[in-house]
Amino acid sequence: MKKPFGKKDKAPKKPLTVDQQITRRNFISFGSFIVLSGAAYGGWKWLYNSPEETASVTAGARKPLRRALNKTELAFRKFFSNNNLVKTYPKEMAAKNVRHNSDIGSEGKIDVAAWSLQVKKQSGEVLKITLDEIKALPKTDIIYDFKCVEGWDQISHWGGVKFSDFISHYKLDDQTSLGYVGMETPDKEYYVGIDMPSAMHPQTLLAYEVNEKPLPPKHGAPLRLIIPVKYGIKNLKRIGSISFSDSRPRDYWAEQGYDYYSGL
Ligand SMILES: Nc1nc2c(c(=O)[nH]1)N[C@H]1C(S)=C(S)[C@@H](COP(=O)(O)O)O[C@H]1N2
Ligand SMILES: [Mo]
Repeated sequence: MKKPFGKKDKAPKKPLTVDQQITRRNFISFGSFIVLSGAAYGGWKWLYNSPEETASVTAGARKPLRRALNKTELAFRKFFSNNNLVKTYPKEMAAKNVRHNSDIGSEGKIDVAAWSLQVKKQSGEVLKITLDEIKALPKTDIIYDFKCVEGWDQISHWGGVKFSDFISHYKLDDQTSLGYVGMETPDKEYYVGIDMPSAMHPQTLLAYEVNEKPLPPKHGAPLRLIIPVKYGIKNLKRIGSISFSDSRPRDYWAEQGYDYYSGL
């Protein structure tokens, strides 16, 4: 007769009864649960008791957390390429009712005729550009999945001028050797900092249309940033000024503890 288990000379181990097997598995899974939750609790407590970062361009996060965010940014930046495009969709898939979120610095009506975009060169020279001048530049449309850090996303359709086309038209190429672009609302209440490679990405737009119509105030009239490689927080509505710098420009949500890079 063939032996069911083990080697020839060894006495076969008495198989565990079903009850014993269950007890044993319970013991292992409960034990692992205790050990893992202990580690998770310890880790959380360590983070909770760790010092908060020194407030500057970024603020409000625990030091180790900010270190992790900055490390992730470095890793992301290594893989960032202008050849990697964000997925786009056919026009029919764009939402008809475009979701509207917060309006810090872009509340209420705006006098578009009185508005102009201020472009501050690092030399101190300031260009003032009207909406008609921007609309005269080559137009680009994009239909993509807009993502907000609050956990919603929506396929939406935007139109405007590519940031990189805008740069070359206004002969701002020398400014792009700097590390960052800063954008602020006219009242300076909302502001973002964007790393130069993301700003110059071919899908980044200075947008003046949504669903082929002029932007309404709630979506950032007369001009907003549409930057598909970033979360919604970086897509500043109602741009008042654009500046260039090597240090990180101030950023509304980074000052509240969010990731400065906020890449997708
Ligand atoms: N001026 C200004 N721009 C802003 C915001 C804001 O509060 N003020 N909120 C940001 C956030 S968090 C998101 S998700 C998008 C929302 O854009 P929408 O209202 O067009 O959907 O705008 C971004 N740009
Ligand atoms: Mo958002």
